[in-house]
Amino acid sequence: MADALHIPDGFLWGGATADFQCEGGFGEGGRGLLTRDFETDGNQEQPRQITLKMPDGSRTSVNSSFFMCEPFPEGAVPTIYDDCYYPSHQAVDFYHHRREDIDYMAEMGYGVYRFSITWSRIFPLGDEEKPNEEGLEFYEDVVDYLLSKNIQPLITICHDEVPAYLAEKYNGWEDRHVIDCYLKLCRALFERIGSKCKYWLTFNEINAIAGYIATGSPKTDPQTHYTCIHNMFLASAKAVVLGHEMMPGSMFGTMYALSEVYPATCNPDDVFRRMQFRHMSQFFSDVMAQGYYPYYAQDIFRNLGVDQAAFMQESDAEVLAAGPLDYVTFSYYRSAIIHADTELKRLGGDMNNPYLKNSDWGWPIDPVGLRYVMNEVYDRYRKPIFIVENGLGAYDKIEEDGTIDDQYRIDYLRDHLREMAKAICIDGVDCLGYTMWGCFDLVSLSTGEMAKRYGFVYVDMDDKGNGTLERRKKKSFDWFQRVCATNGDSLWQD
Ligand code: BGP
Repeated sequence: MADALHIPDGFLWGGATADFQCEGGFGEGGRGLLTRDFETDGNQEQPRQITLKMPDGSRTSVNSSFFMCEPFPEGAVPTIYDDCYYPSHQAVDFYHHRREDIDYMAEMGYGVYRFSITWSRIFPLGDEEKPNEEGLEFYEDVVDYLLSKNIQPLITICHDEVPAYLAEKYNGWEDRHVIDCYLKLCRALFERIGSKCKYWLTFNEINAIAGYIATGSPKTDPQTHYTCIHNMFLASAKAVVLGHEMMPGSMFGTMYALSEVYPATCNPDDVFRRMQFRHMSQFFSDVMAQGYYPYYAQDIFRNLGVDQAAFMQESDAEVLAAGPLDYVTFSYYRSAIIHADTELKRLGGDMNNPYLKNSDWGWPIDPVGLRYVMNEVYDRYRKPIFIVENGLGAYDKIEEDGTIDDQYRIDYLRDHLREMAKAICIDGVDCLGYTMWGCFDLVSLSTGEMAKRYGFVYVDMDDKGNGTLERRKKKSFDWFQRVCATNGDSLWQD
């Protein structure tokens, strides 16, 4: 048995989901269309597609995935076709199973549940004057039910999506008008549930997003992308100011994907390249946590041919400075290595680390990398951190007796959580909590599959949405229940 490290009391244990991966309820409660709703399923070989209609009525599609989304051909309009499967429409139907799902969370002993708002459930088009009452009622019910079970909500205001109408009318975040639409969404949420919710995230993985799905723009060139991003920075800073005004004591973060951890060797060229690569991601958290563009932004923009003056207005610096984040959150699933000749991108890297084993989906399993990233982020900002996504996507099998023996998931989580405990207890990182990705199984973001399962609770549904949607506990359910009940002490007792 390893020596126990005692995580300070008050640490928040829980789980995380995203609306379009779990909620469903498509067309119900007045929900409008989202950019996500045009995205088909895929798998490890076949990227997800956005289905499009051309001006002459013919069909086409472009690839979309995690952090890659192709630009649209001129005149193409996102269109839903009856013979395609769109996972966001049903997802795993949290919309109708919410109480059951929250009951499972309560039984596990969660102290926090991170979920995201379907923007078009609150503002179906995005630029209406008044919010949709049914949408607000839905989220209020979720929040109230969570609180009745002593689970704190942690709300992602926008998780990689835009109402489809805002995309069509304004090219999404390309247009500053969308900042006002986003703030309207924030105001409606803060007014309705703000007094009950302390923790907020303005955006999800803002360093990873690309193209139509998350920005609403059909274009993906760097100038357009960083224009959209700049407008999101402004929206986030304004939301922080508004949130603090309307909800004293509230805390605001944004979430970053931070996986590219190591230089391939100690060759100075590898090490320097890794620093440049890391800057591509740190750029986002630097602007938002510190409230200004970092010095190295000029190098990134020069390399990408981005003209900052074209989107930066005079008063913007003041807006950014007024709304820095209170805490910094990130997702961590895997690590990657960077070579001297790795192309500079926001995410990616080489996933063939000879010291690590990979998951069924080729993601290197690296618990020590989590401790590294926790230190890196805390050291950079000296603000509390929160690990808001971590977990193992794996194939699960139901045994003849109905049980699911996901020991591999327990091993993954135990090893990561031990490293997290070391970062907190030995290194001194101020970490507010940990939300495991996908408390219950949900649709994979990158591939749209159901087979890539993360949850402690199994959901009976296949890659095409067939199944009873029945929930059942996996072996890891009881294991995590003990982790929560002992505030992590049980991690050292296996
Ligand atoms: C993160 C996203 C989540 C989630 C997770 C796992 O980047 O914020 O939405 O899905 O990755 O990825 P995947 O579902 O592709 O395995």
